Amino acid sequence: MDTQQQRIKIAVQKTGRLTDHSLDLLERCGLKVRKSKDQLFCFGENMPIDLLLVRDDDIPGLVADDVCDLGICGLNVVEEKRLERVANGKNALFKRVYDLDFGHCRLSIAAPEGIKYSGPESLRNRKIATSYVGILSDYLKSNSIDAEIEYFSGAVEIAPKLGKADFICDLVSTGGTLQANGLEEVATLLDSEAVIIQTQVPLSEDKQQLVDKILQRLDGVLQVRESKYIMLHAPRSALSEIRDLLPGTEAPTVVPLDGSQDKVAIHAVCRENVFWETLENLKAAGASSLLVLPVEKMLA
Ligand code: PRT
Ligand code: ZN
Repeated sequence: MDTQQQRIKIAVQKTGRLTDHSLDLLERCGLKVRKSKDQLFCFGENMPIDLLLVRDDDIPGLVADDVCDLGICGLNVVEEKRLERVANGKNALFKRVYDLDFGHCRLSIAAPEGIKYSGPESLRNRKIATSYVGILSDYLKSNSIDAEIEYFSGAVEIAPKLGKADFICDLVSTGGTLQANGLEEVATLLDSEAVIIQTQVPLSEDKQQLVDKILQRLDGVLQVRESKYIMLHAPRSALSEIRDLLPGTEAPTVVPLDGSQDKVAIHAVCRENVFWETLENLKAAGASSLLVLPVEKMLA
């Protein structure tokens, strides 16, 4: 039975850095969706899974309040909202169930270039601008540092120039924004990536089975990203050298070549990228007819 009750709802960022990747991953897990006219809802056409498209900041709350069963969101937001809920006396009713290995960034303290920074002590009685009041307060508290936190909802990096703060605490990815604003990263508070969170309210057996299936498919999707299928011919005598050269493989398949006494075909899944250097080394070891193919799906 496919009633509303049994459909899984996943909260996904509507428009932003995580949107394309999140939708792409779900599609690779086999989900086909149809967007509603208002673009806020995606109906799962081939699985009982629907998507709610919202601001990333709303995702932990929707999962904690059991409006959505799952949510895809940056760990930075998950952690900030968890601390916010705890500070407001609410339960943080969500659990982190999967790390997605995209949306990597870090929440860091940055100082104007040339300012001496010698650990958290340097922050004592100074002013720090941030949108991450919860994580920053927690960090200062755990280091027994009193400092003033100035809340900025965006453009945190301009706070020191405006004379509004001595330091900032913001997300950093390439470091380009800090550099463009004459700032230096001096401490990392949190390493972040996109994660899946799940409501702590127990799901029905059917729903939990479907969640487990999606997480298992994600394992396959993430594993194949770097994986390649490699095929080559080689003299039997070169087998052990070639096996050692194949990156990230367990047991390659070795089959005799029709009409040849000493040549074999070797097929293997390489769980790492196969670079030109590897192919050149394999050729030098005696391999020929080398083929590298992308792997589309994998189920362990
Ligand atoms: O509208 P909505 O509220 O949904 O979106 P948003 O504007 O709050 O979030 P969005 O789309 O900008 O980011 C979503 C998530 O992407 C974040 O919560 C992080 O988990 C992750 N992420 C990864 C980043 C970055 N990298 C990133 N570089 N989020 C923001 N930035 C910003 C950062 O704030 C700074 O302004 O990029 C700038 C720094 O980048 P670099 O490369 O110059 O260091
Ligand atoms: Zn946001």
